[in-house]
Amino acid sequence: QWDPNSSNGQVIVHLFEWKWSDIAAECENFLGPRGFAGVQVSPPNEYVEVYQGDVKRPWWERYQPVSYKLVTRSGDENAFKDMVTRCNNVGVRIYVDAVINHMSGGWPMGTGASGGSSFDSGAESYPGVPYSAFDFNDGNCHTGSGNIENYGDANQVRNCKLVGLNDLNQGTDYVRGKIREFMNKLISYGVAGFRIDASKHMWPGDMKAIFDSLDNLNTDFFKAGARPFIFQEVIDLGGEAISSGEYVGNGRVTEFRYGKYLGEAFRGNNQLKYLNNFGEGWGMIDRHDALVFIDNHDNQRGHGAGGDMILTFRVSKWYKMATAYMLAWPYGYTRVMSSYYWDQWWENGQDKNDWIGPPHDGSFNIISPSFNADGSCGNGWICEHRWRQIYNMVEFRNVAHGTDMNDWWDNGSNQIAFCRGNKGFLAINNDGWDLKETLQTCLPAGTYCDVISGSKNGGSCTGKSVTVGGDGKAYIEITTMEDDGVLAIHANSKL
Ligand code: LM2
Ligand code: CA
Repeated sequence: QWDPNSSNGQVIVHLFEWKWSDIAAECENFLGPRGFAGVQVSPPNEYVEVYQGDVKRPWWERYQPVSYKLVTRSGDENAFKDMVTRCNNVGVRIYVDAVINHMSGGWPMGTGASGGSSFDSGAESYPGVPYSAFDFNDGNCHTGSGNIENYGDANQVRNCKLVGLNDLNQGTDYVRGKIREFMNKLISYGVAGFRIDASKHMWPGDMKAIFDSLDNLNTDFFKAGARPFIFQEVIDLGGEAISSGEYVGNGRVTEFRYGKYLGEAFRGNNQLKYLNNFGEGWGMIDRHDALVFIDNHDNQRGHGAGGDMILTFRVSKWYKMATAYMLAWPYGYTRVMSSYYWDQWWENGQDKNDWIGPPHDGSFNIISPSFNADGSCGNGWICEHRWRQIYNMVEFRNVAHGTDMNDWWDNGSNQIAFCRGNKGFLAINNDGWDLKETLQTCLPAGTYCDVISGSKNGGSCTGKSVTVGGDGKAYIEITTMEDDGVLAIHANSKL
């Protein structure tokens, strides 16, 4: 449950709100060849179709399940199966975002659902599963509103409603059985694991009972006895009743402090020199238990954790620098975010457009990304994973896998550099002046292509070249005028 079950690489990408058919093609055309381990996909099961005044088909409707039928805006069950098979065939794994803490919020009778199921949220009746009022926690929640009111009280956080969402009782055999059936069906199709949504809001013991009862992975694609990869979404920035440490016995746990602290450092609220022991040294969970990322679909739009410190595609220079640091740094299992664009509308420190769903046509069908000559995306898709500086660092992480960090250097403020064994070297300049230093790269003598300013193309380099001497040292230059404040060379970028 800690092993992503991938032999293709060390990095997964969240293709947020992508269609199944587009993901299948992306596995074949880009992710497989580029060494991505797998894809986190949006929730695949039926949910409420939200039309609420101006808020039409928000992305967050997918976090309000109505049944476990595999019918969504991303495609139907056949499209889902086809995606899983095609991605597995090119070595790219699929990880499902599993929304199992709750069902929908309160909606008027007759509200539509993506698979056509009826439901009565007031009566807590979901015939598509079926669930009825017995299966929900109401009797176990003792707040006046029935909602979570105080995050200092673990009982409330787990037994009351999260923002009005009908809260399932995972303590019962029946509910456990329905969730197990849903997850086992996905396993039988060949998925490699799950992101467990809202894990903080479920009892770790209930989750363990469910995970322990899951089938082994499908042996058409995985070795016999392989267990599903589990990463539990727990937001723990400290100071609450519930901590991520309660979940490490079940699988990996999202480490939200990681992206927040990196955001603070790159935005200048802290100095990069302190990153020399980033990870456990900063009070984060053990690296073997952690799932890390710069931003996710929630905190890139002000939901969830980290506030305005989080770096996103909108501050692209810092974003690429922080992502390069993450992918070069030996801590945790890494996830790259892949977003779509929306216009923000700030009022009183709130983006009133934070609900906007993926690019769509007049009937709210999701539009596929288009691809430009340089490989970047169009049609409203940002595709951070197709930015050269990011996908080249995915290769860096794969190449450096299995080595430690060594030969840390810093200038006493925001210029840093380090090696990964004799496999890779990274330097970052986030100061207001040029970096011009001769540094230890730990690489064998030779000329290397900097995979940030360009790419290795046959025997030549489209960006800066770095000459490493017999002593492993090289002259490194990153001026403040450059597009990216990073330089990266590795064993595979030798010319
Ligand atoms: C998560 N992790 O624990 C997801 O990452 C996050 O995206 C989900 O919230 C949340 N948990 C529940 O699965 C999102 C979104 C919320 C949205 C919910 C449910 O951030 O804003 O809540 O999905 O769709 C929305 C409305 C809220 C309303 C609620 C119920 O924003 O005002 O509450 O629906 O109808 C009355
Ligand atoms: Ca709960």
